[in-house]
Amino acid sequence: MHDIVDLRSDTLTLPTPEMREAMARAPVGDDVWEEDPTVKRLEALAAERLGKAAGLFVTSGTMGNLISVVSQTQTGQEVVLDLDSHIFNNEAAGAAVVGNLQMRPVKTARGFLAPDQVREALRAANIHVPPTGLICIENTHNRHGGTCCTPEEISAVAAVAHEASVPVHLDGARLFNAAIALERPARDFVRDVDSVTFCVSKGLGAPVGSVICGSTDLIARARRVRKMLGGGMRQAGIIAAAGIVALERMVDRLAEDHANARALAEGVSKLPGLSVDLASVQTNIVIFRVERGGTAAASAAATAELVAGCGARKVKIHAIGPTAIRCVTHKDIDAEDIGRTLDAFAEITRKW
Ligand code: TLP
Repeated sequence: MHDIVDLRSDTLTLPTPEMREAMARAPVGDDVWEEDPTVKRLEALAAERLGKAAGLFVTSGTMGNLISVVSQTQTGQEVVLDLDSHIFNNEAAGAAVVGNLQMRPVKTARGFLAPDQVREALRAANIHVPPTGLICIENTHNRHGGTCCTPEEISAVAAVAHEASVPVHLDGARLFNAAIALERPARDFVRDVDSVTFCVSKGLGAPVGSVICGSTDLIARARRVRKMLGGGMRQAGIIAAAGIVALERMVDRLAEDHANARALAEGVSKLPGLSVDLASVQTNIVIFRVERGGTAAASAAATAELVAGCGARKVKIHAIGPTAIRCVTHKDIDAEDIGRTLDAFAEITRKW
């Protein structure tokens, strides 16, 4: 049980004592000169786990996605991606601003582009249209509530893209959550993608960082773009050391976060005024709706009341829309915290 239960995101995890120890002891060097042994170790470990030739340590998932997109496209091309994707909604339009790229968002059923949707979105060779430069997918899918797609679904999308010589990027910020939930090795999910970014700073608990993995050639181009964006860090082994602990020690325990999310979702489904699609709760994210009084305004007021009421009980939750709440479980949330959260929800909704 923790004093404050913080369900706003798994980015709020604090480094473990083992991470702090590893950070203090890490051998370091200037990583822009490619002389930081700890960064190199993390990059090699990440590449090995994902079955790719090389890795590149970057500051964040946002930077990893931007570098991956810019490294594989040319100005004026189009990027096809899901309408609810993080790259399209939550990355400050970096691909448009820095890459001069046009985004082509496609509405999907579960957050995952189907092969036919990719086929339809690919542009024909014609001087009027922007050439398709890249396909982006996201697994697990944040805005769809941590849903997972299978390695086979990803490979099917990649086959269509590659037939048209278009590369594929996977935003795998929470790739290891998908791997644990579907009980498949992480490398299976990325076998057919050209680039993948995953974060050590979310459920895996490291304080900072993400790793891009791909071919040696892609990572060489990505290194240049990282420098251009100001992401060349010097003695970055200090933070990469925590990333190594994250990859070596924190992956298997994600199953606990998934069990806690499931318990939370089942509890929420029994409360008046709250509704959750239990089938969408596959990993560590629970998105639920708030409804009261039959009008949008009353429901929005109830949502605000729930957030404030929880805050007063030291349970931090976050609204992702006027009547939608997202809760994310992580290593600093235990089963008792879930019980306390459900008690808070029950007390507040009892009056509705
Ligand atoms: N997501 C954050 C917020 O930006 C919404 C969160 O709290 O979930 N891809 C996906 C699928 C993500 O969920 C996130 C972060 C990122 C990329 C970006 O990672 P960071 O925050 O490291 O830039």
